[in-house]
Amino acid sequence: MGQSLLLKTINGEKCERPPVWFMRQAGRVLPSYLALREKYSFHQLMRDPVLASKVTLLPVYDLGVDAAILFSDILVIPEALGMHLEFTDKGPLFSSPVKNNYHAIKSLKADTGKLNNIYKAVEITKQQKPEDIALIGFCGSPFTTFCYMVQGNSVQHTFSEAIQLIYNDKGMAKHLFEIITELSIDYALNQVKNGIEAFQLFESHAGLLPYELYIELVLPFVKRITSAVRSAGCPTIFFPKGIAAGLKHINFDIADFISVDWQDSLNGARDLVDKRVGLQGNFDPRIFSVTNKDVLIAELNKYKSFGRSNFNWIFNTGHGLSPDNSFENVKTAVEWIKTTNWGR
Ligand code: 1CP
Repeated sequence: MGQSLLLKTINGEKCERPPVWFMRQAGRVLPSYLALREKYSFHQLMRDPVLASKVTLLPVYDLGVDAAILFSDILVIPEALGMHLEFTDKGPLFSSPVKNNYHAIKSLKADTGKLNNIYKAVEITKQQKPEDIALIGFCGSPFTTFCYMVQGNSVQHTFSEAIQLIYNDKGMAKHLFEIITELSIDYALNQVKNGIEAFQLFESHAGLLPYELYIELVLPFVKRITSAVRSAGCPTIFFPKGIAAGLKHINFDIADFISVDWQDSLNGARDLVDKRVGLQGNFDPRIFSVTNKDVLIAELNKYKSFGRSNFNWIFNTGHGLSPDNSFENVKTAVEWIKTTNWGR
């Protein structure tokens, strides 16, 4: 028992194997989660601290992962800024997206009390989790959150109105990044206060911007959030999905670990990213939908040589699990990671 494998790895200890957890490990593939969803809506599950805590810990028992990620959503930040949100069959839907309306952006007002139930969920989870399981908190990065707030939905993943706003009026875009960043810092620090042990910043849509623009315009806001969290003693993982060769600009000033998508190999990413920064990733979650287990194992085997010599690596997927992934395959992968001789 004692400190979790995830924290040991983040802290630079040489461990016998990489720790493993998955993005969206609770709310997509678990039969136990799907059974709860028969009774409760997603909003009910994440708003009730006891239920949210229960869901947070399901993957620890059902999949055997080394870390639990708080069961919530990145869009609680726009909700706390006064935007009305529904989760529909077509994904999240805001009734009044801010579009390019300066008055709508000006009238956003943080009601921090709306986030208290989440801190309670962190506190309960911290009390109930096994000691050697790390609890990860998170929030969306200002740009990804901005995309949903401006566009209002993700029916098309182009977020064209959000991108247009950036090109048309950088001042207005930055003003909205500022509002999101300020609340996100407060939110993240309260998660730390209540017991999270690592913090992931999700930039799921980094790939929508040319990376030079991303580095210039968005990265300073990212750094403000991660710096605040690190100053509070909590390590950070940054997930800039689709940033491609922009990885070469990610250094230890930005985060302790970088989560990489599946477009590049881990070795390729390792060459680009500052050596002091650990890597997380980057198994293609679509492999979890294969019907032939030999294919799954063959793909997992490809990670052995990287894992043998890279101690600052967390096994994860290159993006979140999806409902069409097989629960059994995900479980097999966890078992494989735990029982493989990594030759370290
Ligand atoms: O295991 C978990 O489910 C962890 C909790 C979690 C996290 C970390 C949820 C629950 N959402 C998120 C993060 C999140 N939410 C991101 C960043 C990570 C990523 O890219 O996956 C994003 C972009 C969102 C926005 C969001 N909320 C989407 C994506 C829409 C799109 O653009 O495609 C969706 C479908 C939601 C709703 C949601 N959030 C979480 C769940 C389980 C669900 C589905 C609710 C349901 O119908 O059961």
